[in-house]
Amino acid sequence: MIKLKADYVLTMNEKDEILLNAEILFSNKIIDIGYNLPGESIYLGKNSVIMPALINTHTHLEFSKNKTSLNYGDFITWLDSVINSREELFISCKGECYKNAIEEMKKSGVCAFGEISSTGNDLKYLKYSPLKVVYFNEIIGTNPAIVDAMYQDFLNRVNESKQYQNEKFKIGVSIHSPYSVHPILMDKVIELAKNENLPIQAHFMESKAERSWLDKGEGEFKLFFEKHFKNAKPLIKPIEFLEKFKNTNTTFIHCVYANEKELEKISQLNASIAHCPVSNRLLNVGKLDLERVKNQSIPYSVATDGMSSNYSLNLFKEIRAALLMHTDLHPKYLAKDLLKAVTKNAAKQLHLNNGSLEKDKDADLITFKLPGKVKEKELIPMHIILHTTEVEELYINGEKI
Ligand code: MCF
Ligand code: FE
Repeated sequence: MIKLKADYVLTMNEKDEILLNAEILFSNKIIDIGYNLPGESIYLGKNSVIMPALINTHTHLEFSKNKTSLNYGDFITWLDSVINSREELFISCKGECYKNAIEEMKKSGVCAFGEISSTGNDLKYLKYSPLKVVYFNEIIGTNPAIVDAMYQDFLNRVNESKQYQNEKFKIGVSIHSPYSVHPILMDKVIELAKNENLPIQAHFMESKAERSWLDKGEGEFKLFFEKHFKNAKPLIKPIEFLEKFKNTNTTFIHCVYANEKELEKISQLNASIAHCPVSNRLLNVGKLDLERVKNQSIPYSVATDGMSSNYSLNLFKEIRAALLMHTDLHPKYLAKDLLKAVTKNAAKQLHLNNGSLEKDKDADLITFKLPGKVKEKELIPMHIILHTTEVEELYINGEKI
């Protein structure tokens, strides 16, 4: 049993209480949080903070070798560069590459991440990860002639990853996007997710090109599909795509170009969104309208996406970017939402029992120090985001990592 004491303790409980000079008692689960708890406590020092460890809901670690290979600034140009460099990037990312990616997340206080795996090659590097992993096997492919083979390959990957399920390794499924997956495949994968109660992730309405392709079969995607594939017709309407996810736990990634009706649908489905602000900036697709997302009461997480569209996997850097990017929102309140996004909202998306400091939750927490005293309690989240890049300690299931 460990008892820690800090100047600022962010509970992320239902009331988002921040406790001053408070204590937390835990073994592998949180036993209690508050004041005058039994036993000897370790005081973490002046301006110290304890909060739930962060959760990066959406990554593509297969791309971790990328630094300068891909073409940023335009979505379709980027996609072309992914198709050209993918193999090379995948082959060159081995043990050390995955280790470094995990290390960068760990330093930023990440205890768990959602990994989108398109090949299954990353499994051997992630199955014994020191951080918790939710491993989403991805389905991608529009050719109706090879639907069965595609699904079989997907199933093989799912079954392979299932063998490693434990306290720290869980699985989910990912449908790449409405423009890149055949509806027959979508149905099969959603059926599997429903039967086994698996979380789902899908990229949705990331770019203007996706919008005009799915709405009208026009725009930059038309040229792209004609160049790479034979079929040049969108296979599904955006609303029909969303409706397929009824009675599932799905997170839609990006949603920058989702319209009001689609957001309303996402809200009705009790689904959620993962916001990847740096990725959106680098692929130059614009930014998610957080005000509209909030108005529809859609919970959102913030994630780094992969090194395929980011310069870092540090989640504190990511939420700082979000804080600075969304100039239409008050930083004090946005900061509070962003901390929720990378803790309790993220936990719900990944089916994890963490993300808040409450009795019986997994003892996944981080400690670090602010550079000075914060006079107004309401400003604590903002100062945390402005002044934190790396944490001092990370505990996962009560163990120092
Ligand atoms: O989220 C970003 C941008 N949008 C879509 N896909 C990806 C992202 N980063 C990596 N990807 C992957 C995706 O999972 O790149 C491939 C898929 O395997 C794109 S399709 C050739
Ligand atoms: Fe992504």
